[in-house]
Amino acid sequence: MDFSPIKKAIVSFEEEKIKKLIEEFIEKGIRPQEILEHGLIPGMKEVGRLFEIKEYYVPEVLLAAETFYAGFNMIKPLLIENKSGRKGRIVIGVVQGDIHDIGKNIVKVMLEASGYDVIDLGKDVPNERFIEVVDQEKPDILALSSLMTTTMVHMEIIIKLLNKKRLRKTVKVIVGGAPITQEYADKIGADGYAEDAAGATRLVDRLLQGNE
Ligand code: B12
Repeated sequence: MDFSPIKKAIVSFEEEKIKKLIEEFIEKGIRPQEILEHGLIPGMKEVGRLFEIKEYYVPEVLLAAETFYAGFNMIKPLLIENKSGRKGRIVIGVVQGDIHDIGKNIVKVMLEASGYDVIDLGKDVPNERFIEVVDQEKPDILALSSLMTTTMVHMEIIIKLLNKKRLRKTVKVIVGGAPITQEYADKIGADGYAEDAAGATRLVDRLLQGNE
């Protein structure tokens, strides 16, 4: 199956086109996970590349993100149909000072699609807010996302705060986002790291195995 038209529609901000394409792919019986993994995500990755080589600037990235969401919002209900809440509870958010939430939103939907109940705190979430919610909601997993080298430091602060409040042992902390590595996750004492949304669900499955 050729997913490149979806990728191209994102890169060239064609909102109507992407809606039509996704409709056609769904009608053909292509699984929504595949549309996400092979079409929508590679589209945003390509936009990231164009931004990095300064071919695209912020306005283009925003238009591409809108196009991405036009497609993503169509497949979202298909991904999470009747699946929520059986396997465990996850609190997710983008750390303080960081408004990049596209990756976090994908991770959230993939987790919901594989049967987890997800509480989404959104983006630019103050460190203390994560602690408060872990204390109140007692989730199995705290998932932190950061897209900038300047904001990833908050992950370490959050883990230290959890320790200080004696909450660290009650929750597994996982981290992700473009600048994050396994090495960094180990260094700050996180329980896990994954490179992408599919990896995030595998990681959570592994961490919570035997927890049901
Ligand atoms: C889109 C984008 C924006 C959009 C954000 C829209 C939105 N609603 O998210 C806009 C235009 C608003 C924006 C603004 C800015 N941005 Co910007 N942006 C990007 C860009 C091009 C793409 C990010 C993206 O969406 N990727 C696609 C998604 C699908 O991938 P992802 O986020 O990596 O997520 C995947 C994985 O990382 C993983 N994952 C993500 N979270 C988690 C969490 C867990 C727990 C796990 C396990 C996995 C996981 O799974 C995801 C799905 O597979 C990146 C470049 C890049 N290559 O990353 C720059 C980039 C992140 N931005 C950057 C900067 C500097 C900015 C700005 C400060 C302004 C500027 N000068 O451009 C502002 C303000 C940011 C702020 N205060 O937060 C820099 C950061 C540099 C740094 N210090 O590290 C980057 C790297 C570009 C660059 N090379 O300069 N940006």
